[in-house]
Amino acid sequence: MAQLNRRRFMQSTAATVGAATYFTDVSALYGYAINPTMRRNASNMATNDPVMIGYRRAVAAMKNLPDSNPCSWFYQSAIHGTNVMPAQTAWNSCHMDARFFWAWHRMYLYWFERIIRKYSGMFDWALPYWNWTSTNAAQRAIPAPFRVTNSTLYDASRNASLNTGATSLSTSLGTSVANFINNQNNYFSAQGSANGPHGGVHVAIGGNMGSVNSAAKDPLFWLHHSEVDRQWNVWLGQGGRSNPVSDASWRNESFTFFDECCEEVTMTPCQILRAARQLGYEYEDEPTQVNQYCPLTPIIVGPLIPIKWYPILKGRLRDPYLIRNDIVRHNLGNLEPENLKMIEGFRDKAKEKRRGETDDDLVLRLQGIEAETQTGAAYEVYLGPKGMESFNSDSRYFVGVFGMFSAGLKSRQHHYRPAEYVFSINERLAKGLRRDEYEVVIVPISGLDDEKIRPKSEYPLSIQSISVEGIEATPVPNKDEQEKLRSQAESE
Ligand SMILES: [Cu+2]
Repeated sequence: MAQLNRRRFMQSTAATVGAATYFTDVSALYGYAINPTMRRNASNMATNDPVMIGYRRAVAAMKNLPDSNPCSWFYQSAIHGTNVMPAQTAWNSCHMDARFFWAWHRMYLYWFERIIRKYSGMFDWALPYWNWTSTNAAQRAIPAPFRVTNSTLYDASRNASLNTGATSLSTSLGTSVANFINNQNNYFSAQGSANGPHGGVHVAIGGNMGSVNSAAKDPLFWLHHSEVDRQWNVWLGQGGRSNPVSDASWRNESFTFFDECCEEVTMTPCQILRAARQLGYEYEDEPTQVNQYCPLTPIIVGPLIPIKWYPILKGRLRDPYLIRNDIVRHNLGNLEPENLKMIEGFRDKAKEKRRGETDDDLVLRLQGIEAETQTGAAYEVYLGPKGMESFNSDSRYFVGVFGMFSAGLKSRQHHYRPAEYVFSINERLAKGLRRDEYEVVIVPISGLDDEKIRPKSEYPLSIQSISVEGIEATPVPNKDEQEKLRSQAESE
């Protein structure tokens, strides 16, 4: 971005077609900000930090706009989801398709950040993040400026003990995140594993945050998703990983938002692959950003490239697996010699690939998860030998957390589909999980520290299928080709 000069800035690359503006190079539009802005950790910020002052000012100004104004607080939240009918442009866009969980939210936050800049009057304002994955309990508490009761950043509908700072979020959420960051090499399964604990945070906070159709009304929502966006960078930064840039059905999909002039804009995943360069931000705590480039092909949405799954151990579910308030055990069956052979075969294949590329993933996959409405609980998932007794996220049998927030809730009017979550089990198997009989145990939790079971969920959850499967790593694009694309992109 150092080469950004006045000439380039003057060549505005925004072209207006009809009512919508299509950006081909967003970086040209923030030509005044040579260095990327820093999205900081909110736990280190005082209530009178300029970022918090600016946020409060902007939220108040946006709440004063009529709901019909796309820059208004209400309209911005309705882009995520709303019960209000009839729907206006871009409303109810969130999680239309699980493949775009990371990409769509990155765009949503980016345009929101620009609107906040305008209404705060701070052109370098950057959205902070809430690191609820921290091992430090103080960081897992709602950041202090959001707990001041007469503040525009306060939302009275949140869980009361979180809202006073009396408790923090559960450590198992962060362990679940660390698990996929360390083990997953397939973009879509990593993203699916990020979605689970993210939903757990929504459910634990509750109130507006607990429902897709009101979540973005809570100013804390944006810091939660800033953290989820940071996790994407951290995951990618581990090396040997790639975004699905070779998948045209992913990279060319287009989504609608509004800019700070409250004008309609559209954006594709190709425009958000390099956060610092294309979108002008970086995180206070993240590895060196990985810059990836889309092939220079005409924007045609190609056929969906299906993920290659290798079924290894299929749960034998005659009836859907029903969870109400208590721990539920599901016998995954005996690991027969042929299953062991398959796992061995999978690991050999992974070893072979390791020489040139990256490992494939071994995952626990839960499919067809459904509930009538938000169940009020999140769920810890364990995979281990039959008869496991203690359930603690420090256990090596712990694979992750999911919370039902968007997909799988039948009460949602928009884009209904059953939920699916995957969890890494690479390490577990490597550590000798070779006993004959395996079981999957699901433990309902509140998502809060020191409060394991929440026995209040009114609505049961059903799961259609539980299986152990292999999944191919997302191919890392050719280095020379990426280098070529990089120099083309940077020399105009
Ligand atoms: Cu969310």
